[in-house]
Amino acid sequence: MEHKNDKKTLDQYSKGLHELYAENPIKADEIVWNRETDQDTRRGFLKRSGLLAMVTAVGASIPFAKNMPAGLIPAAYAQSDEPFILEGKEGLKVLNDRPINAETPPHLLDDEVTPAKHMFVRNNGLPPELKDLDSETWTLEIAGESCVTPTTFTLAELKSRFKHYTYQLTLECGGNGRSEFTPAASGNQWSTGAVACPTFTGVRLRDVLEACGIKDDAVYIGYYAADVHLSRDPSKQAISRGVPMSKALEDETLIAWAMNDEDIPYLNGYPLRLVCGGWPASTSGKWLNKIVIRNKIHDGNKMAPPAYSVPKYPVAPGTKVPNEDMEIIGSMPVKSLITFPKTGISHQFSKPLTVRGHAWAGDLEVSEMYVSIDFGVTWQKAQLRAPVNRLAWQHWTSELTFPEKGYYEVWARAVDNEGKSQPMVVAGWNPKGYLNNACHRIAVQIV
Ligand SMILES: Nc1nc2c(c(=O)[nH]1)N[C@H]1C(S)=C(S)[C@@H](COP(=O)(O)O)O[C@H]1N2
Ligand SMILES: [Mo]
Repeated sequence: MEHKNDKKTLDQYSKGLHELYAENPIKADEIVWNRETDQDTRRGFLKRSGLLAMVTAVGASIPFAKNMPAGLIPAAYAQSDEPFILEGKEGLKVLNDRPINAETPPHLLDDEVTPAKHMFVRNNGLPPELKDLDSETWTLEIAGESCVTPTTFTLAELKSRFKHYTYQLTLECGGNGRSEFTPAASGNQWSTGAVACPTFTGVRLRDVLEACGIKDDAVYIGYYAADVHLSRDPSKQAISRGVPMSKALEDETLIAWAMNDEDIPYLNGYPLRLVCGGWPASTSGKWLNKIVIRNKIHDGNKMAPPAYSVPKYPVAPGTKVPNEDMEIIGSMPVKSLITFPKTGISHQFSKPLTVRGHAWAGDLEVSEMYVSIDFGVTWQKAQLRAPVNRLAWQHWTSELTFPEKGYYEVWARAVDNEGKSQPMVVAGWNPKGYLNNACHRIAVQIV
């Protein structure tokens, strides 16, 4: 299979990216571990050429340049027509260029199966250079203290030895929706767009692990990948997370080499990634080269609380929560999006308006979907389709008529098959801003 995106363009892109990073390297002592967010952030982003470029771009000196957070894209830049380029992507909103983080506006998630160009990008480190990602020579090592027979497979061996499966799987960043928390939680200020649901093709993680032998004391798996820590220190992982054995052994947990029947896009983990649908997408390791079977909770970078963890009990907004009172996030909560129409449209009074979108509920299913046009006083049931397979998002539509001309908001609310509803307001404040599943709403002018 050929890499779908023009290989030459992508090669140049990834080379350019690395040149950019090399020209303005991050020194180890510039990276500080931020206790609040458990993130490696960078002090004093703007140095030398970087500062010069930025000053040129904004057209003035930047008196507080030294305070600018890592990877911040100046608002002046963000509004320009020439944002940081994401090769192979279209219409994404870039939040950060180092590491690269970009989300998808809701109306660009309208497809039932998310196209590659609209799948969000969330990087914790520097992506590997494309020239180092050769699907012909790529290997996956299975090891760990709870693996009976550690084995290294070439990608070709994985493909020939194990049965192939294709599932449509929802991947949502644990921090999706973070921007709505008050007080603000630091980290990427995602609004609604760190979610996607493409199809993935690969082999079952279970089949591969069983072929290597799983010891009785196995409790967790962990992944390792080819991307580089922001400091470029080869002894550090950009991220190395995992899931309990029960999730690892599910039918839908895949070691995937294809997305939507094509090579996985470069920025989404080409040539191989782990896919654990319905869980924080941080468990779905990109550029995957090693999986370990562990006899304890995996201890890779960003695995332990407070990373990807929430308080075990509800806390008042702003509370400091000790790590021992945090638990690692498993299944994501019920959530939905309105993907048509785009917020802000005008619609003719004489015609009904058909709204639509998707709903998902982590490991569960969505059983009911509701829509309101009167700020949540009354709700009408939307038509909701069954998922094409477990862990795929579900499509919903609803035909709306309005009592008179004027400004309306369409609110959408999903309920999972255990009776849990999305909250109307941003509920469950937590120190790192995970799991905001508040209802999505759009504005509509009826004219
Ligand atoms: N190797 C590697 N895998 C990774 C990451 C990363 O930075 N490096 N980011 C994780 C996080 S936090 C998320 S939300 C998803 C994002 O997947 P995407 O970039 O393909 O949308 O990848 C996960 N897997
Ligand atoms: Mo994430």
